[in-house]
Amino acid sequence: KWKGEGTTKNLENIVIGRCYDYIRIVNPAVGEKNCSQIWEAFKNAFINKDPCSILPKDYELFINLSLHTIPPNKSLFWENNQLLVNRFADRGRRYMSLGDTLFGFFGDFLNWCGQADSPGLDYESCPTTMECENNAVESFWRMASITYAQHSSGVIHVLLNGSADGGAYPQPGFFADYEIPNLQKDRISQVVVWVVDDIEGPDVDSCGIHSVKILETRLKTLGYDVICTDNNKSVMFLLCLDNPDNSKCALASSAPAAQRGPISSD
Ligand code: ENP
Repeated sequence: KWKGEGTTKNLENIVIGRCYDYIRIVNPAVGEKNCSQIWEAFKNAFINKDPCSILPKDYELFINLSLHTIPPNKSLFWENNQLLVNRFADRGRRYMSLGDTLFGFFGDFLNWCGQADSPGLDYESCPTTMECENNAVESFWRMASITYAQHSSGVIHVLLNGSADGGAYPQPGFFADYEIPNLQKDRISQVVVWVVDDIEGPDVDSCGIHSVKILETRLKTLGYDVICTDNNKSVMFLLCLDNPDNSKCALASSAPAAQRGPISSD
């Protein structure tokens, strides 16, 4: 009856398994967590309720049980480049995006909703945010975003897609609406904005123009030390892995050497 995809099959097994994977292997530094209790708190946020009346605060217990330290200088915010961010962050080894925290890892790539007057999950369909914004998944990510921003500290990074249709800094968007307002100004030393275009995509947005300028101005007005750079080299290397022959992927140091050809003896 809803327009969105239904609950991911085997949801309970997936999230409980993910939780143990996270605390035992991905990031044991979080310490002991009770994964079945975290699942119960997660489920109780939305089961037996009208699927359009789920609020971020319904996930409060879930968040309290799954919360852990986010190391300073490791936070990575993003918009419109989830798979790139997943690869770049490397499950928390390089950066810790929301999807690399226990609470974000729990829900990443999944879908879920319950139904009024029934303890069962709805595997057929779930409401989209267009149908109602107070749905189980949207409210989950709002709560997770707020928490993630509140616990981020040191130098924080934002990786934006300079080829995105609506601009690199979407408004409305999670970063604009739930993350920026919840950053703890006193604990943040700098905000580093990276705008990276898709290798074969258009150059829609860059530092200092369009939506990125709006973002830079907003952050500076809030009192943050902001720096913005286009096409960060490390991120470019990652993109170039799949597009080695693209002209944007010529390695600066080796290209001239290769063009010179073999060294002659005379
Ligand atoms: P999209 O629309 O590009 O990607 C949504 C996909 O990313 C979904 O598979 C979603 O899981 C997963 N995801 C991981 N983290 C988030 C998230 N944090 N979030 C919504 N979905 C997330 O992402 P958005 O909507 O632009 O969100 C990007 C935001 O995430 C940025 O603000 C970034 O800083 C933040 P699922 O369960 O829905 O399938 C917040 C909202 O971390």
